[in-house]
Amino acid sequence: MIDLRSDTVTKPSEAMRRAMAEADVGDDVYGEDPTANRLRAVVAERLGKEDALFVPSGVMGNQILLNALTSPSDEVICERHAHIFHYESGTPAAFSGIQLYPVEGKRGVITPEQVEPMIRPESAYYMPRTRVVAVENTHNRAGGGVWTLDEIAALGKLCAQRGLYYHLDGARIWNAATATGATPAEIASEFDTVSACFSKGLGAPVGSAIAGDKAVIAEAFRVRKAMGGGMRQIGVLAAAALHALENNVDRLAEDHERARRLADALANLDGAELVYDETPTNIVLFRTPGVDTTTAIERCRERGLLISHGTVDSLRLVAHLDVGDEEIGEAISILEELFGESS
Ligand code: TLP
Repeated sequence: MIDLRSDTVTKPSEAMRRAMAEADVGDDVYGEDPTANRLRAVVAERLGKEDALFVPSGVMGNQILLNALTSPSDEVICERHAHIFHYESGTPAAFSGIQLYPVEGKRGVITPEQVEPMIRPESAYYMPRTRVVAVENTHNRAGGGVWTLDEIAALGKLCAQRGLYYHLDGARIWNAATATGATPAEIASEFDTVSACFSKGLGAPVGSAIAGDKAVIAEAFRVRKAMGGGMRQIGVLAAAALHALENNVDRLAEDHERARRLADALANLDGAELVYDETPTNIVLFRTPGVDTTTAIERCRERGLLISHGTVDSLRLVAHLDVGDEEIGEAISILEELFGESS
């Protein structure tokens, strides 16, 4: 099986497993895990923030931060296809008592002109209180769309002017950095808080990090425990994350190249159409007019190719470190066989 459902399906390499086995550990609820503490320092430095914290998942990272930044009945402005809106189990409402106010972006990017009229006026006591603007980079449901630094800065300026927190779901910030040539710290610099994943694209079996100033991370430490995310000897997991950062970031350009190969092949098929002309990172969204998505997924599976849903009417292919050039070639042959000869 060639598995292109997600960049989360990777298995830890031998070297990563060795690093995990050899990790120094302690009880992280007491703040005494040396490897987790090293990871905190490394991530804070990479993201240019005062402090960072290891968390079990990307969802928990986003939700801890939204909780830390808001009070019940507050509102968070986000993009209509945001992961926090579609795929985080309604946790903003369930755990934090807050609501999301989504706006349609252009490939995941929302502008100050769109956001400004959505900010609730201070005087309107009967409205929810706008507290946070949350963005996603790269943007998953926008086919791995990337924000430019100027776009990030323009929205950041509005947030600063209006006293709003600016949060980045940077699950794939490493891919955004690879695509733009900016460093993760440059991408993160405008944001008050950032979440970033080690288990997507970087090959770690589990784990994300959140970063921000010391005060917000101190609050996040408390909220992580409240959400059931206080963990003990997590040095074994932090070691995987450190290994991932050291070894698997620089190679992300290969995934982007392979995703482009997939997109170029799909562009030539009569029975497939790309959702976006450009493939800036490792995600490709496409449609198969005439074949519904569930049937298309099943036909691919029968031939040994695993793919997933993208948005409601599209399919998703994700390149990652466990698929090489040969597997991409085989995947293309299967797609050609199913969705039309090259034209
Ligand atoms: N995304 C997963 C699925 O949930 C869709 C995937 O396969 O892409 N933010 C973004 C932008 C994400 O893409 C994801 C995972 C998360 C947060 C959540 O991370 P986890 O799954 O670690 O909780």
